[in-house]
Amino acid sequence: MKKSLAIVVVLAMAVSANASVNTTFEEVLPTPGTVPTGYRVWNMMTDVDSDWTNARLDLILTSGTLYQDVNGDDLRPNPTWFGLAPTLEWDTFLTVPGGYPNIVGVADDPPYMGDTSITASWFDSVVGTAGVYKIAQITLSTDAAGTVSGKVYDVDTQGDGVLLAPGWYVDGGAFVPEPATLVLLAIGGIGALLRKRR
Ligand SMILES: [Ca+2]
Ligand SMILES: [Ca+2]
Repeated sequence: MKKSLAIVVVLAMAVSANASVNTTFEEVLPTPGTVPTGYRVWNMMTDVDSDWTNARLDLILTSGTLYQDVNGDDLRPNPTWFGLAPTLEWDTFLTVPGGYPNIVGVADDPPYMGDTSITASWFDSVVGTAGVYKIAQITLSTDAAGTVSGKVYDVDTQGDGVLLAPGWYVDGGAFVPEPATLVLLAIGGIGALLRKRR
C-alpha cells in the first residue's frame, strides 16, 4: 500500500508539472428541443496561465457522427444568425479565447472538419491573458464513439505544448476521461477516506 501511494505521489507531481495548460470537455445542457434530436453538445475548454496561442485536435469517430449544421462552417458562427437559423447554434466548430469574431486561422494536413472526424490545428493572432476559454464546440450523435488526441499551447508552453491530459475518448456521444485518470480520481477518494478514519 505504501509503495502504491508513493507511485501516486510521483504521478501527481508529473501532472502538476504540466499544469499551465489544462484542457477539459464539458457538456452543454441546452434548453430541451433546441438542440438537434439525437445529439449531445460539448465545449472544449482550456485553462491557460498565459496567452493562448494554438491547439491541435485529432478526433476520429468509429461510429456515429459530428453535427455539422448546413449553415455553419469550420469556425464559430455569428450569433446574430441564430434567430434565422436556430440549429446553427449547435454546429461543430473551432474558436479562440476572444470568441466571435476574433481572427482564427486553421492549418494542417489538410484542415478537416468532417462528419466523422476533426483533424485540425488552429490559432489566433491576439495577445490575451490567463483564463479559462472555450476553444471548440463539438456536437456528437448519442451513438458516437472514437479516439481523441491533441495538444494545446500557450506562450509558456511554446515548442512542446501540453497533451490533452487527462487523456480522453468518445463513447455514447460523450467525452470520457481515460481509465488512468479514473484510477487517480479513485485514489484521491481513498486518500480522503484514510484522512477521515484518522
Ligand atoms: Ca492568443
Ligand atoms: Ca461546422
